[in-house]
Amino acid sequence: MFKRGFIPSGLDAATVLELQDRARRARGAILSMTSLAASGHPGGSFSSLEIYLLLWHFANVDPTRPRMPGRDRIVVSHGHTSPGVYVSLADAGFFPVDDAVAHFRQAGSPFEGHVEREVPGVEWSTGNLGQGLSAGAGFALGARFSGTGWHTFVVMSDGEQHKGQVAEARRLAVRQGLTNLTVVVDLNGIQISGRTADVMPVDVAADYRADGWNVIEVDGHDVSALYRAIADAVAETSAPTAVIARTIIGKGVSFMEGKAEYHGRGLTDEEYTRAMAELACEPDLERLRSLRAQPAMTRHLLIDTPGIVLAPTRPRMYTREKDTDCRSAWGSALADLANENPDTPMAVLDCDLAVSVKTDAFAATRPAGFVQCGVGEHNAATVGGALSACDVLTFWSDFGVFGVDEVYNQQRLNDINQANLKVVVTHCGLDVGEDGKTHQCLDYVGAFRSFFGWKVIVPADPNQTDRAVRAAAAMSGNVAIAMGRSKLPVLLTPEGESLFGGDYAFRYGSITWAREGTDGTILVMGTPAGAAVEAADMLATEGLRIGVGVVACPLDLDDSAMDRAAATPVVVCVEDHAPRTGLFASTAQWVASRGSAVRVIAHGVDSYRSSGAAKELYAAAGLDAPGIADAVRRALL
Ligand SMILES: Cc1ncc(C[n+]2csc(CCOP(=O)(O)OP(=O)(O)O)c2C)c(N)n1
Repeated sequence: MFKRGFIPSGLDAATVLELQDRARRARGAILSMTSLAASGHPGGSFSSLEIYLLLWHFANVDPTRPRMPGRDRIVVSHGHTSPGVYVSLADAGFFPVDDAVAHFRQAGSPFEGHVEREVPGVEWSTGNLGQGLSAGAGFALGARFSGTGWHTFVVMSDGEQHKGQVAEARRLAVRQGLTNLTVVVDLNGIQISGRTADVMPVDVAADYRADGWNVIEVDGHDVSALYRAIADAVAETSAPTAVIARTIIGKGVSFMEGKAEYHGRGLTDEEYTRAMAELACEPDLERLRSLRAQPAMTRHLLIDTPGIVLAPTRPRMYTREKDTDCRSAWGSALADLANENPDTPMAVLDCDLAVSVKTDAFAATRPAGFVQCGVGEHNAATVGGALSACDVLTFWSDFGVFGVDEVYNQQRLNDINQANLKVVVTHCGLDVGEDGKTHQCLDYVGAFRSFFGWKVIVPADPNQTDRAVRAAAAMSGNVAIAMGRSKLPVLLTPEGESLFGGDYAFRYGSITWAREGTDGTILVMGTPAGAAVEAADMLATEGLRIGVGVVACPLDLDDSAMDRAAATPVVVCVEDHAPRTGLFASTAQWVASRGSAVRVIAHGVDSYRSSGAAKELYAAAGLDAPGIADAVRRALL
């Protein structure tokens, strides 16, 4: 056990010798691990090894309490170097090394091919290159917002410096003054297809300098020099620091050094024997094979994502006298949450659209919590995910096409990481209006449907928006709230009361009946709800009693409400969304799994449409009251 902390005086000679010997043995364990599994990434694990050993031995982390509050955060962005990560974590005492070596890449084991947050010591699941620096920026912001002084370290490869998201994150770190963030780049000059200089030349040090980072260049295998570079980086207070560590892929085994071939394969038996002899390590495969047949001692670490406890806030009331857009209702509810919870750490991310997505009131109320990410949505999505994992109430608001479609894989990784992000997307559907096809987000339910943990809320009027936002803020896990752009009439009951006013409490999954009826049912989601109610009222004058169920949670339909809908002869699903992945898809799935015989009719948006006033686009798509009434009449023929 070494004394923790990166101190300016550096390491003494005995510690250097001890670390070198540990690195030698760790290389042997990496080879055993990847040879036993007959797959994995030994090359980059070797080049990153001294970086990993130093970080997990000297950063402020506690192997006996991997989730210790206030601990330093260590993010490994090139998650394929998991063998190097696991042996270093084991060397620092997080778990027995045999568990990782024997159960690497084995079904059911936490020691996956790419690092997972469920392994003690791993802070963020990665492997999709280019996202780690954003996660690190999120953790560094988390230290600021939670008033905790932890330092965040991000280890990256040189191959992933190609990614645009890395540049977005670099700029954000400087713009936000994240001097509590240190990057160490494993500059081994090799990637899958050969030399990085040939695949896609990048001047890594120059890029970081150009964006305003402090840069230190060092030999990444010289533990003494590397330790001092990291100590200097931690002490630096003028800018975030990038330690560019010059390394050798496959370092330590003569025939592996500098060879792209060893980026991603285990050794043959003959290579393994030769390499272990060079490292003066005992070949160990026979013992490990028998261990592999037994369960690992190390368990998956529970990812605890609690909801944020908030003071009860009083909802705002919107009335029929004045139409209001859901965006404004969201922005006002957000500002209320900030005002009424002054001690709750809270952050709102923006990508240069605050005025349109109505987060400007929050920015005025709590400027320190407003994080401008520029036109850098990939970065914003990942920063938001990691920040939300720091017990900071985190919202990111953007247009649907940018907060959903632009960042599909980032939101997928937020799902895998079981983050706690609230994404509020506006300008969804044809309701985006004059911006036209490129801005029509018609899959805001469909995209999230493909994940496993995200919840989606689509409020139907400003009152429901207000209550849904307040409820979602206290929910645990990732939640997307999707809305349109236009001003909407407040929905009313048949008696003329606000449907979502008074005592209405938003309950995730519930369906609200705006009209009762047994001749047929309209299930409607979001913006067209007012038109659907109007359509039902028109049909009532023709003697047809049509129920209108307002569905705010299309991925989790309430069984009892759906039973009511299915008891009528036909269900028409009305949505400003592609039916095949939206409300229609959910309803059809529910009906099929229930064995119900009710007919389900899709009435949504079946192609990208032109620019135009939302009202005209709705009329053309049949999403206005006459169009919806027609669809119901046809359905009843
Ligand atoms: C976004 C993304 N694209 C592609 C890949 C597939 N991939 C895995 S490693 C790698 C490049 C390896 O280069 P480097 O990261 O420098 O790793 P090293 O060879 O040094 O281990 C690629 C393209 C990926 N994991 N993520």
